[in-house]
Amino acid sequence: MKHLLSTTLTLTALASSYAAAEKVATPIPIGIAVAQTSNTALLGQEQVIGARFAEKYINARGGINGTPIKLVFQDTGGDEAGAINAFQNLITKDKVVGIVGPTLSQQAFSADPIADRAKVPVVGPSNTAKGIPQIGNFVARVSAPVSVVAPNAIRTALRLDPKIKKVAVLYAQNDAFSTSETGTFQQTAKDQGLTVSTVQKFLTTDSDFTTQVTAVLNADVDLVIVSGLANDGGNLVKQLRQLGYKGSIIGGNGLNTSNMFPVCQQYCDGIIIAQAYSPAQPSANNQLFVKEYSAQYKKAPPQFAAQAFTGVQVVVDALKVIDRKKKLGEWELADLRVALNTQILVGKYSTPLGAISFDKEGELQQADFYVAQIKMKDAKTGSFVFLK
Ligand code: ILE
Repeated sequence: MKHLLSTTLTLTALASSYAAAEKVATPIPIGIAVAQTSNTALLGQEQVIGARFAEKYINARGGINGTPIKLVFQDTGGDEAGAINAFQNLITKDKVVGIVGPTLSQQAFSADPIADRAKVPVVGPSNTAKGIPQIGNFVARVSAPVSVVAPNAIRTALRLDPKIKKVAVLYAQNDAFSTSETGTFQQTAKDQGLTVSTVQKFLTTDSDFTTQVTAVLNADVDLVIVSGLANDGGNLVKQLRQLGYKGSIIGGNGLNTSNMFPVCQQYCDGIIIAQAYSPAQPSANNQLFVKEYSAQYKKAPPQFAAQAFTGVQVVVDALKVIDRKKKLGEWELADLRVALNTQILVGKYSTPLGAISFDKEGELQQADFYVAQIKMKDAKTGSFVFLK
C-alpha cells in the first residue's frame, strides 16, 4: 500500500512537471476565435480576412525576429457556447500563446473569463461594449469602446442636417454590445439637445420589424439610430425605408460592414456609421497596410479587417520584445503567456489604427476616429464614403 501510494505520487509529480515543462511550438501559434458561421459571420468574415492578411504580411517580414507565426482558427459561431468552445480548444488543444477574439461582446463576457482564469492573454478585435477590459487582467482590446466611437455619428448627422430635433432609438435587447451602445447614443442625443421621442427594442434574431417601424413613423422623427448586428440591422433599415421613413439614419458598429449590403440593398443608402479606422489614416504603417491589402483584395480594408490585423500585430510586436530578451523557443508556454500579457499592456504600437497603447486595465488608447456614410450605386454595390 505504502509502495503503491508513493508510485502514484511520483506519477502525479511527473505528470505535473511534464505539463509545466511544456515548451512553445514553432511556428508560434496564435489563436483566432471569430465567427466563421451564423449571421455573426457577416462581421466575422472581415476579421478572418484581416487576420489571414496579418499572418502573411508579418511572416513575409520575418515573423517574430525570424520565427514565423501560425494562426490557429477556431470558429465561434454567433453565440456564447460557440465562443467558449473555441477558446477552450485554443487554450488546451492548440496551445496558443494568446487569443485574438471573439467577435461579439456578448460572446466575450462568457468566453474571456475562461482565458483569464487560464492566464492566456486575449486581445478583443471588435468588442466595443462597456466593461470588456474589466473582465480580467488578461483581457485587452484594440476596438475602441462605444463611449468613444458612437457620439461621432450623432455629431456628424447634426452637421449634415442641423434641423434634426426628434430622434427614435432602436436596439437589440438580447445583445450586450447593442444595449451598451444604445446607452451612449441616447445620452449623446440628450446632450446635443435632441428629443428622444421613442425607444424601441428588438432581438438580433428578428426579421419582421413592423411593430418597431410603425412606432417610429408615429413618432414623426427626423433621425433614427439603430444598435443591432448586421442581419437584423440591415432588415430593420430596409423595412423602415419600405414603409416610408424619409429621415436620417445612424447605424451603430454592428452595421459597419459591406456584408450588410445584400440585406438592405438600395435601402442601405445614406446610413451614417462611425468608424474606428480609416484607410486615409496617414501613418506610414497604415499606408503600407492599405497598399498591400488593396492590391490583394481590390478594395480598401474595412474597419473589422483592420482591427483584426491590429490585434494580431499587437500580439506579434509584444512577442518580439520578449524574444529579444529570451528566445521564444526557450520559454515554457505557461510562463510565456503571462509574460506576453504583461508586455501587451506596456507596449506602444504603430498600427493601421495609428499609434496605440493600452491603459493598465487593457483599455485601448487611440487618437483618431471617423464617420462614413453608405453610398449605394444599385441594389448590390455600394461603398463607405468617409465624411470630413
Ligand atoms: N462591436 C460589436 C460588439 O462588440 C460587434 C462586433 C459589432 C462585431 O459586439
